[in-house]
Amino acid sequence: MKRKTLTQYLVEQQRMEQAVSAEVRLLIETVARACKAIAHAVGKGALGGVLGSLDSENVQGEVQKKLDVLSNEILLEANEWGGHLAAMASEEMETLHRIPNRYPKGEYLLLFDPLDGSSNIDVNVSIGTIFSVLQAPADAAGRDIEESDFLQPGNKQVAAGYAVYGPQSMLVLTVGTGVVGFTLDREMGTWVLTHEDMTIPEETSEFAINMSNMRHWEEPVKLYINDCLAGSTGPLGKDYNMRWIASMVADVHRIMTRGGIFMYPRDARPSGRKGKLRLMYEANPMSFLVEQAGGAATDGDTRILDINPEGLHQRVGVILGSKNEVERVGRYHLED
Ligand code: AHM
Ligand code: MG
Repeated sequence: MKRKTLTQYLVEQQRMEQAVSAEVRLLIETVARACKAIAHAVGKGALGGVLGSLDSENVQGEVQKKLDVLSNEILLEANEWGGHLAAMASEEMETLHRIPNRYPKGEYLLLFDPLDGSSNIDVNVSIGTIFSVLQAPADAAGRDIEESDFLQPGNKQVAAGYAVYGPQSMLVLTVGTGVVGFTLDREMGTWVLTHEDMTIPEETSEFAINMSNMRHWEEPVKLYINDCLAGSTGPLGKDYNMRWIASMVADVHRIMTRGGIFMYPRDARPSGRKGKLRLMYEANPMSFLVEQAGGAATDGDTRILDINPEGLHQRVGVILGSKNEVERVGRYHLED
């Protein structure tokens, strides 16, 4: 059977579904090409001298790994000159990255977490890249893009996706017409459509959460997890399984494949942090993908895609995955 490539899929989406413009098609192809380069660097590991940390910290005060910085550079360089972007923003950069004046500018904004799951880089566990595409506001034409131009709710995303660098490298994508998955053919260097119409089962008995944070969680999450742990004789009437990879990309990819619920909830740490994950680079693109695959995503009270962002690096509680289970956790919050 002759399989479609990413290019063929995108041309079809442009011609038949009118789901993407020529600019967005180019943009996604460029991001996918950058992800191929990142997959290559990840695959080399110690042989490529890419493991380990740098002395620098990112805007969130986290120590940067060599691969965090390299992946960020690969994405910036690949996307700067094509003429399809107005600006970029990254989890690894304090402020937005405007397209240099020597290149033409387009009307789209690209946001990314260049290398998600940094704590897994050096231990040879799956990591990934997450990206989100927005359209610049109409009044931005002809002026410099500002940070406020990025602050649009996730329901305005034009496309979103992730690449997971695991036993296989895969690219999972939505342009608002469902979710599809491509596997990297390493010999040919092409992304090949291997997973059409990815859907998340509505029911699950598998949860993913970092249990070591339990003492910090809000009451509804504590109650829900306690009920899961009670098993088949507890209020939920079934035995649950638990998985936690600590790479959101890999945990979400499992849920995309066989269902489950992923939670990095808000918590009450003395630092007052509102969850760990970032709305613009992680929660929004993953929520768009999950909803397009028939799942649901909430911060506990509000649909993630409806949150009005207040800052580029804003953090948010994330509960996403199989629809009925996410709605169940929503009810625990309502009853609180
Ligand atoms: P990163 O973008 O710095 O890698 O952090 C995000 C990651 C997610 O991929 C993952 O779900 C989470 O952090 C794991 O956090 P923890 O180490 O607290 O379990
Ligand atoms: Mg991340």
